[in-house]
Amino acid sequence: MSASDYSIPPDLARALRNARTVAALTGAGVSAESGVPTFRDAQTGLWAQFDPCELATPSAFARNPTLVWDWYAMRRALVRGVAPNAGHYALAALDDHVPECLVATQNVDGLHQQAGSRWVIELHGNITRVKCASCGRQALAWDDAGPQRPPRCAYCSGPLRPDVVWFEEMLPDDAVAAAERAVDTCDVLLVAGTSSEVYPAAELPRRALRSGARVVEINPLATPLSELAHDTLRGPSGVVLPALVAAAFPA
Ligand code: BJW
Ligand code: ZN
Repeated sequence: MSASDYSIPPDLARALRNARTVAALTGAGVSAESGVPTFRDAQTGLWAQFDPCELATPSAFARNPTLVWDWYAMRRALVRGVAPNAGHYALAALDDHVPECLVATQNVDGLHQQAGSRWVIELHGNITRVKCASCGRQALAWDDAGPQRPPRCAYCSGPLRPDVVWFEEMLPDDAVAAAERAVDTCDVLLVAGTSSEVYPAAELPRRALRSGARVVEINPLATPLSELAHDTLRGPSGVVLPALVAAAFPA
């Protein structure tokens, strides 16, 4: 289905058109149409035997740092080869129509920034950055596939790791504070491409509901948020988001 065939409820289009502040919370589904597998998709090939949820933990890295490093190196290479899709561009286009627009993303691929969104909060870090697991300093250069994996920190010789947030780790305070402020004050919250299962990000739409925002879910499948949201737009975000923006702001 193309965006022009997707039907948007007229009162939702009106609410978006009249919004002063729009926030979006995005997840892996928004990058699926760019070719980035969602987190809970079955792994393929070499990685089929591993559960992503079990690789994205400090204990997995402590147990088998080379395995976890290699998994992230493979995903970094994949992310380098992809481009934003129509869903990313539709969210970026909102910046030109809405006085205040923020994208809080759980994605680590940088595709919202590449699409041109001006205010992006990365809740779970960024896979293209690498930091030291011991001293926390960012690495400026490293070899993804060298003989020593993970490579060592130039300052303290600690093992390098991706600069992402693993299960049981705290999200960056400033990112959480900015996202909370946005959902507490927005008129409309778009929740796109997330299973709404991972906290504290999954709490953000609930906060928005308590503050009186109109909460819109965009996802081909039902999630725990579906029955709470004011609108559930079923379909891929690469179709639904452009349709929503076109309905609210016709050329
Ligand atoms: C499409 C589509 C298309 C497909 N268009 N849609 C409160 C209650 C219960 C548990 C907890 C809680 N607070 C904390 C926890 C523990 C834990 C947690 O939430 N666990 C749950 C699993 C129950 N949370 C944490 O540990 C967090 N830390 C924390 O809270 O610190 C305090 C603490 C300390 C010590 C102990 C306990 C707490 C940290 C969470 C970090 C998550 N990190 C990851 C990895 C990032 C790095 C990497 O990429 O490797 O983030 S895990 C993974 O899940 C990744 C994602 O960002 C995140 C969310 O996944 P997402 O984006 O929703 O993707 P999927 O795959 O789940 O869903 C895709 C969706 O897209 C589906 O719905 C599809 O239908 C849809 N879709 N195609 C639109 N074309
Ligand atoms: Zn170090």
